[in-house]
Formats: sequence, C-alpha cells, structure tokens
Amino acid sequence: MSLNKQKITALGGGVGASKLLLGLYEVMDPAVLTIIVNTGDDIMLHGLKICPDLDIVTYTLAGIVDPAKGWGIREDTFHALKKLAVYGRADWFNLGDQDLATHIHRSALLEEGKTLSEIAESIRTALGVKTRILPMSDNPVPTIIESNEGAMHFQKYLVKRRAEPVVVGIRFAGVEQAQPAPGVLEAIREAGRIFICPSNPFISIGPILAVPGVRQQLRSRKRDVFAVCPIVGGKSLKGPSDKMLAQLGYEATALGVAKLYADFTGTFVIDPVDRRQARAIEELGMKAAILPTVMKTRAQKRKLAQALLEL
Ligand code: FO1
Repeated sequence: MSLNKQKITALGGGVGASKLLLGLYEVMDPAVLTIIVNTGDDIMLHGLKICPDLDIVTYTLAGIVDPAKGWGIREDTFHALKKLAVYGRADWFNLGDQDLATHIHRSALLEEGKTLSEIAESIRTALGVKTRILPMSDNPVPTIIESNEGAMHFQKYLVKRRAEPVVVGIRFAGVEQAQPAPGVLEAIREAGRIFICPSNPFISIGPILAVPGVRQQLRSRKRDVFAVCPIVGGKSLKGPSDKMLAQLGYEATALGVAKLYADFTGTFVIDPVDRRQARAIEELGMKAAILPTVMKTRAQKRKLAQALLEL
C-alpha cells in the first residue's frame, strides 16, 4: 500500500496537537486519517457543553481557527460574553459569539439524546473537515487538578488561575466507568501507523490513555506507535507540560516524557537539540528518531508530518 494511502490514527489534545494534525491533513489523504481527541478538558459553562480540544482540532482543520491564540474562531467577537457578565455570570473563559453557536448546537443535540461522537461527526462534516474526529469517550471524564489550592477543574486551573497553583495530583473523574467512543479501539487496531501528537502527556494524552482499553490496545501496536515529544530543550512546546512534569516529580526533559510512554511507543521522536538523550531513550526499549519538532510555520508542520509518514 502506498504510504499516503495507509490508515493513520493520531491521538492528541488541542493547540499543540493541531499543528501536527494540520500538517498531516495537508500531506496525506485526509479520508484515511482518524483523530482521537482528549475530552478531559470539557466543561459545562452557562448551561452549555464546551469541548475545547474537539473544537480546536475541528476549527484548525476547517481553516477557521484564530491563528494567534490557536483556539476559538478567527475574528470572532465577544458581545454575548459581555452581556453574560452583566448578568453576573463568570466571564473568565472567553467564548466568542460564533464559537457559542457550536456550544449551543452541541448542547441542544445532547439534550435530544445524541452522543458526543455523533455530534462531533456532524460538526466536522458541517464545517467541511474531511477527517474523522472521534472524542476519546462519549462519557464525561473531567480532568481534576489536585493542587495546593485544593481540587479544581482543569480549565479553572489553566485559564482562570493561569496554571499558577502547584499541582500535586491529577485525576480523570469517572474514567473507570467510561467506555472508549465507538471506533476508538478499532482506529488504533486497524491503523498502519499511530501517532501520539506533541501534547501535554498528563492532561491531553493522559486522559485518552486512561480510558479503559486504550493503553492496552496501543501496547499491542507498540511497533507502529510513533510519539512526538512535547518537550524541547527542557521547555514545553505549548502550555504547562514542563512545569507539571517537575511538580509531579518527573524530569522535565524528553527522557522524562519517554519514560511515561515507553510501554506503548515503538519510536519516540525528539528534536535535534535533545539528540544527546537518544541513547537513554533507546535504553527504555524504544527507537529514538531525531526530527525538527518545532512547528511555527505551515511548512514546518507539513515537513514533520511528511517525515513521520516516511520514518
Ligand atoms: N484558553 C485560554 O487560555 N483562555 C480562554 O479564555 C480560552 C477560551 C476557550 C474557548 C473555547 C475553546 O475551544 C478553547 C478555549 N481556550 C481558552 C483553550 C483551552 O482552554 C485550552 O487550550 C485547551 O483546553 C487545552 O488543550
């Protein structure tokens, strides 16, 4: 089978993952790509179900994401949020007017009895995205951060408290009872290659791995699992991964992430600046591949995607 026709499955969170996902979307046949997205970040606000990572991935592939922020819709306005604040509602989570249409639509469909995966499918199709986008689970599995300020929802930690509390633990509420969404295990089982996007290992990839059956399915495909490291030169490519690794007692290095993924990853992809860690990574029982992983431009996104397909 030609390389760009083999089925590819990618696991990821929001902004960090979307860079690689856009690259893949553009260099391969998008119809044979399946994306499994973290839903631990999902939150109920103003009576609406907000799914940040699903929306970030969908908006990015639809070409409508706000390019500066990496989330929300380009050139969106915030009139509704200002009015919600007048009514005394919390306005720390910036929901744009156009973005709100997605949340209203999704919440109405949930109320009508549709599942999150059916809704994700309808939204991506309506926005012209040619790739299947699967939530990790149709069951709510909110990520709860245990911190020096107590337990709080992940979005409160990240957005309201700007990742300032010291993280002492992370849990995914209800994950033991959650089931993988329809198609998730099959997508891992049937793909020629599986990519772990350069997302936060604890709060973007961690929740997906915690859904019963997912980590085991990945282990059975270890040889074909390629993970792109989200830490470059000891710093996160995006978000608080480096800080979280250190606060939870792990090394904030490529090797530190490699240790978290060693049981299910066949090839761990690191940036050239971390090449000296390659040998220690290989001692964990994985191949180490060295590729430029910093994706600022569209060309860099496409280049990494193409290189991953050809490794
Ligand atoms: N991130 C922020 O830092 N501040 C926000 O106000 C914010 C609003 C928001 C609205 C819709 C959406 O889909 C995402 C939004 N994000 C915001 C991003 C989101 O909190 C995180 O980037 C992801 O959950 C992490 O993957």
